[in-house]
Amino acid sequence: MSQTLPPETDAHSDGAFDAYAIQQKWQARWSEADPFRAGGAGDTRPRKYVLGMFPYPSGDLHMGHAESYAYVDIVARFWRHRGYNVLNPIGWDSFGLPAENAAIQRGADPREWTYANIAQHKKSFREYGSSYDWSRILHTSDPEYYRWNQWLFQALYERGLAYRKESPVNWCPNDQTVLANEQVVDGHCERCGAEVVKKKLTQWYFKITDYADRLLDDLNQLEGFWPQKVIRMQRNWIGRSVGADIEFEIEGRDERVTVFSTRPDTLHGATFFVVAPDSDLAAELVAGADPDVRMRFQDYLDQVQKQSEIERQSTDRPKTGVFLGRWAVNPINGERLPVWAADYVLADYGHGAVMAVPAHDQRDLDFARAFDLPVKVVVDTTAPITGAIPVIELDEHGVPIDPGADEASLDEIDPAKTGIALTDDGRMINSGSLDGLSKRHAIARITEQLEAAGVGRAAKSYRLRDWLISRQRFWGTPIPMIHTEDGRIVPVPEDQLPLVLPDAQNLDLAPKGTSPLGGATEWMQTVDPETGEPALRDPDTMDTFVDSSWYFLRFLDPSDPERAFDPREADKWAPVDSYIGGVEHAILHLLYARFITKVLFDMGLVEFTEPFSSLINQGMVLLDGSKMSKSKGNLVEFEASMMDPGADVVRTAIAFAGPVEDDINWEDVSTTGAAKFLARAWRVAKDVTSEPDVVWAEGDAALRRVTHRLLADAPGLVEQTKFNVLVARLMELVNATRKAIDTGAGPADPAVREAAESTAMMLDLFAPHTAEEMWEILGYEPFVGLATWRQPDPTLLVDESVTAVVQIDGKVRATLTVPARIDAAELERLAREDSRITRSLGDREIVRVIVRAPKVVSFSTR
Ligand code: ANZ
Repeated sequence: MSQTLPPETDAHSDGAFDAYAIQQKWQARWSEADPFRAGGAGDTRPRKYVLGMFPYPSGDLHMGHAESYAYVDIVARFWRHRGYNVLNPIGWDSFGLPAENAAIQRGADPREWTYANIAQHKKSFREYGSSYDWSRILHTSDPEYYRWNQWLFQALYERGLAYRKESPVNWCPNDQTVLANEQVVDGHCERCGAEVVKKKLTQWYFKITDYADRLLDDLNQLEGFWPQKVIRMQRNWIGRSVGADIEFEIEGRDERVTVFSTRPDTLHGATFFVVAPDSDLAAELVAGADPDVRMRFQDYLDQVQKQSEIERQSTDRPKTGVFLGRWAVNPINGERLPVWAADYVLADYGHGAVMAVPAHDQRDLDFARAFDLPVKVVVDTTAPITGAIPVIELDEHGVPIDPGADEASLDEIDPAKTGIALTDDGRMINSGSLDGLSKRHAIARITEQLEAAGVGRAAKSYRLRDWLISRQRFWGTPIPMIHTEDGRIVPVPEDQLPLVLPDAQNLDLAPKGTSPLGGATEWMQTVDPETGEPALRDPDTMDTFVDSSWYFLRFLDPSDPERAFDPREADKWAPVDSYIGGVEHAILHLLYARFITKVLFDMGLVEFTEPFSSLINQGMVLLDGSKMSKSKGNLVEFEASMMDPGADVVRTAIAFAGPVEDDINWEDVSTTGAAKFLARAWRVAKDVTSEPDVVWAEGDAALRRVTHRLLADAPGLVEQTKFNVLVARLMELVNATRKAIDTGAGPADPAVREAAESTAMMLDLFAPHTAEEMWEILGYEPFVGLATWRQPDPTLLVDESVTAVVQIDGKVRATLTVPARIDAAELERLAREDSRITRSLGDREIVRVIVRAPKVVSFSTR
C-alpha cells in the first residue's frame, strides 16, 4: 500500500463524488495509523470479540467473501462506536486439499502457491476497508501456528482422546484420502464430488463421542443466539437415541451378542435376529456354517460392498438377506430366533446387530414379509393409554359419538396383512408380565427385568462417530508421533516441536493412497526417544478442521512462543461474542470447535464451554440462480469491483440487498443505487455551512426528530442483523436532510449539521471511506470509525401528533389527534370507538372500511 496520499483535488474539489479516490485516500491513512488495533492491558472499556470465519486462500476473494466480511465489519465497527474495545482479527486457514490439488495441477510448491494467495487476499481485504487488527494475523500453515496443533494432538493423546484403530473408513478414490463422516455429503466427497467407498484402514481418531451428551445438552445454552437451523442440524448430527442394550445368546457361541433397541418394550415380539453382513460378527457366525451357506453369504457380501451408504439406507428398496443357519435365544422368554445377515442393518451403528420386531418396525416388517418370517403383535395400538385425556365429540343432536365407533379392531390392522407396522403407543399384549402396560411403563419395566437378570441395561446410542483426523496428504500438520521398531507409538518429545514439514520439492505429491511424507526418507527417520534406537515418524497429516477448531484462541496472541494461548487473555476476550460465516459450516467446523473448547475446559485452560456466544449465518451470493464460481463462469470479480464501483458501493449494495440470512441474487444488487446514495450523503456533508460548535437544540425540530429516531433505532437494528433496514433508514435521513437544506431550514441550520454528522457515524458501518471523508469535511479529526455514537435525545423521540379525519359515507364526522406513526389497525380501532362515530353510525351496518394511516379512516355503510 502506497503511503503517499492522492492529491486532495481528486477527492472532492470538482464537485463530483469519486468513490475510488476517497477509498485510496482513507486506506492510506488507515495503513499509516492502524486505528483498529484492539486495546491492550490498560484499556478499561468493555470488550467485544467479533470474528468472521477465516478464509481458505485457494484463490482470490469472491463475492461470497464480500458479503460475509461486509457483515463482519458492520458488527465490529458498530461495537467500536458503542464504546467497546473490539477485537476483530483476520487469519488464513491455509493448509488443506484445495491448495495442494492446485499446487499439483500447476506443479508449484503448495507453500509458495498458498502464501502468494494469502498476499493477494491481504491486499483485497485492505482494499475492502475491513477494520481488522492487522497486528494479529495468523496462517495455520506457519510452523508457529501448527506447532500448537501438535501440542493439542498430544494433549488429547495424553487424555486418551486421540487413538489409532483399524476400521472401515470413507475413502475418496479421486483425492486418494480418507474423509471424516462430516465430509461425506450424500455418499460423495465433499470436496471433489467423487463417490466415496469404504476401505479398512488404520487411522487416528479424536474421541468426540465421549462428549456427545455435552455437545447435545449445551446446545440449549445457544438457543436464541444461534440460528435455529444450525442448532437443529447439530442435534440431528449427534443423533442421540435412548433405549436399552439387550444381550442375546447365540447357540454354539460362548459370548453373548448385544443389540441396541429404542423399543425394548417389544422384546416379546422379536421373531428373528439380523446382523450387518459387513460386520466382524457376521464373518464369525458364518465361519462354522455349512459350505452352501458360506457361499451364499460371500456372494451377498460382495454385492453389499458394492453399494453406497445411501443405497443401503434407502427404505424403499426390496429387502435382501441370507439366513446364516444359526439361532439366537430371546433372553426374556427363551424363544429361538433365526439369525440373518441383511444390508439394512449397518455395521457401525449401535452394535451392528438388531432384534427384529416386524409387527412394530417397518424395516423388520418389510423383511419378514419378503422372507415369510412370523409377525407377532405385542402392542395393542387400538387400546387407549392413560395420561391421554379422551376427547368426547358430540353429534348434531348433542349425543356423544362412540369413540370406538370408527376405530379399527386389532385384527383389521394386523401388520402381517396390511404391511404397515404398528408404531404408535398402546397397551402391551402377548408379553407376559408387561401385559396391560403403556409403552413408557413397559420400557421401564423390561429394562429393570433385563438388568436384574444381567442380560441388559438402559443405554443410549449416537449417530455421531469419532472424528477421523489423519489424512494421507502433504499440506497439513504432521502428526507428532513416533512408531518404534518394537511396535510402540510414542509422542515426539516436546523439545523437538514443531515437527516441521519437509521441503515439498523432492516429493511426489500426487495422490496414491499413502502419505507423500512417507517418501521423504530422511524426514521419516528418527529415533525412539526412550531407547535411542532407530524409529519412524508418522507419515500422515491432520485434517485441517483440527487447525480451525481452536484458532479463535490463537488470535489473542498469535506470536506467543510459549503456549497455544494465554488462559488469562482467553478469560478477557473469549468466547467470541459474534461469529459470522456461512451455513455450510453448520456441522463440521462448529461441532469440532465446540468439542475442542470442551476439552480445553476440562484441561482447565478456558472457563467457558461454548466457543461462540452468538452466530450469524449469511446466505449465498448467486448469479443466474446459482452459486458464483469460476468453473461456472458466473463470477463477479472481487478485485475489479474494488476499482469500479468501489468498496463502499459494493458493501452498501450488499447490505441493502436483503436480510442477512437470505441468499442474494447479484442481479438484484443495485450498485448504481448504492453509488447514488453515497454521493448524496457526501454532498450533504459538503453543503453544511455551520461550524462544529453549533448548538443542536436550536435546530429544525422535524429534522432533529428524524435523526434522533434513527440514533435510537439503529442499535436494535444492528443487533437483530437488520442491516438492510438500517441502510434504508439512512437513505431516509439523507433525503430528509437534503430537503431541509434545499427547501427548509437551510444549510446553516444546526439540525442539518447534526443530521450530517450522525449520518457519517452510522454510514461508517457500511461505507467507511465515504464516512471518513464526510467526517473530515464536517471539520473533525479522523477517525469517524473511532467516534462514539451520540445518544438520542429522549424528548425528541416522543411521537409527533397528527390529525386524522374519520368519514362516514364520504362525510367527515370526527377528527382525532393521533401519533404520527400509528398503524392502520390502531387507527381504525380508535375511530370505531369514538363516541361521535358510534352516535352517527346508529344501527347502520359498516360494509367497507378504508384506512390510510395516519390521516384518514373512511366507513361505508349500507
Ligand atoms: C427393536 C425395535 C422394535 C426397534 C421396534 C425399533 C422399533 P434409531 O432411532 O435410529 O436410534 N437398529 C439398531 N442398530 C441398528 C443398526 N446397526 N442398523 C440398523 N438398525 C439398527 O434406531 C434404533 C433402532 O434401529 C433400534 O431399535 C433397532 O431396532 C434398529 F418396534 O430394536 B429397534
